Amino acid sequence: MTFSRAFKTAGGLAIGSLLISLSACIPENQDETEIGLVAQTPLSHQSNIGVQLFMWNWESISKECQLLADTGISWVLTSPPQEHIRGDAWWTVYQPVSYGLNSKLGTTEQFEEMVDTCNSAGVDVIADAVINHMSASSNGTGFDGTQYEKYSYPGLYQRDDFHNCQLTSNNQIQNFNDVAQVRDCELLGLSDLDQGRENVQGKITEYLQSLLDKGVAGFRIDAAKHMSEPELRQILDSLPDEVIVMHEVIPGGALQPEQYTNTGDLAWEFGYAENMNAFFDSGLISTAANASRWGEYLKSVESIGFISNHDTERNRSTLSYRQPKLFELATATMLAETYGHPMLYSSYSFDDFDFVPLGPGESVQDVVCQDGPKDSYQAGQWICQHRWTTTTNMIQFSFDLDREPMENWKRDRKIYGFSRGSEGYFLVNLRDEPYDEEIQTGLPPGVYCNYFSSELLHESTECSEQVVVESDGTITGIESLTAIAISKQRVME
Ligand code: ARE
Ligand code: CA
Repeated sequence: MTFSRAFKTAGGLAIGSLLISLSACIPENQDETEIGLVAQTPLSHQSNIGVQLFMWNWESISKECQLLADTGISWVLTSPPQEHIRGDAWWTVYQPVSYGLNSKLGTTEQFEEMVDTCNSAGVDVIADAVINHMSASSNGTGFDGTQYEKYSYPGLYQRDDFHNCQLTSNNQIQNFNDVAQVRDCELLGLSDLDQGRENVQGKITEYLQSLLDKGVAGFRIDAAKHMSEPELRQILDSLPDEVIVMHEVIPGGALQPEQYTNTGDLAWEFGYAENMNAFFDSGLISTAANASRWGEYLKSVESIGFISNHDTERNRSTLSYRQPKLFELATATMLAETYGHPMLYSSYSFDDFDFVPLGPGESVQDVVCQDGPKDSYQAGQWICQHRWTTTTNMIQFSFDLDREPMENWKRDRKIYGFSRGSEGYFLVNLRDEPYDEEIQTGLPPGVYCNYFSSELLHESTECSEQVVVESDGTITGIESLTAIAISKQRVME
């Protein structure tokens, strides 16, 4: 099995070039084959773990970046930074009206400061690039004052720069199985840019390059599936080689993520998140122990594994903060597994699809992380899932086990476990009751620290919950709705 987790030591030190990061990260006993695995990853920093800070404003991200670095998170996905239509809903940011950077998430200066701060902390900024389309409203004034019409944006695009697909009654995509509709008709009625035109390619390139000039490391390509791959490729090829590209391609219909990753780019693996939902929500967790499940996914090296994102937490196709225990256990499982580049998700509570906590002038409020019980958030409270101790501890587990392969799968009703080589073991119990059977970990006897449920701080060896591995390598039982994560690196006695 191929997997691409790179190494992470203390402190979140980002390294700007793959060559340097390789030499800095490879332990002395690393052989060349394994070096090859690392080299395949387009991410150049020490860990591959990222976080989507959905609708966090630039000032709040700035303040968070050092903590992300200390936790071991190496990249942050922001919401789209360009000027957008006015309105209260969060999704206004997905309707560009210019490529200026004053938006409900902050000013140009705040964006620049965020990128600088994150870069200094060693966290790469991945900006959400909305380049398939512009807006859907017939006309209006943008957040920063730009006067626009649906097919006319000053200094950028005019009618001829947009598709006019004439394949459906309202020019909108109606059949996702029809490639021509998916690419050339309007997604949700959003005016659809013609990326085949030199002018359009030029403007998009200019915009992306302007973000790179500010220190952005790469892009999420929003609605990548709705652009012709060769045309999108022409745009991306005009950017520097080291740019990190992550495609949003929701599988289904005529086009699949695999069609977008053939040049070393990454794509989100929606199947991973959906399966995690199916396994955890229905209690069929042992299905996850089927080693062949990844055979249906994107290759690990080119994929982003995740548990939830802003669309899927709304359409409920994945777990979300609404099922905090399952979300937490699934996130822990993702960090214990070796698939893809794991992306954490951090969001706010809402009771209405459109809602985002706004302050004056339609600007998004500063983030204040809400402490307290995980199952009683009020709408508008920021949940900050990436700060949960179980998650930060499991990041450490993932570093401590680095490239140890998953082996010795354990499966039983609502029970899923596996070893990480001969160095560690992970087990999760979704039952409403404890599981009392003996489980073989393959580890030497000793008292181990349970990463999942200890107060274990990121770099300390404090340990409040211990697990005894008997002389024959077994542990006995696991409590209800919890996980055990142990490794030889945290043995208490
Ligand atoms: C809003 C309103 C709409 C209105 C529109 C225009 O909600 O009612 O028609 O404005 O006025 C986001 C929001 C949308 C919002 C949009 C524009 O989610 O609600 O619309 O911004 O402001 C497909 C695409 C995929 C896309 C999803 C949403 O393939 O790329 O639809 N995801 C990205 C982002 C979204 C964002 C956009 C794209 C637009 O992550 O947050 O929309 O920039 C099957 C298909 C998928 C399809 C999926 C839809 O699975 O296979 O291809 O995804 O169904 O659920
Ligand atoms: Ca399109």
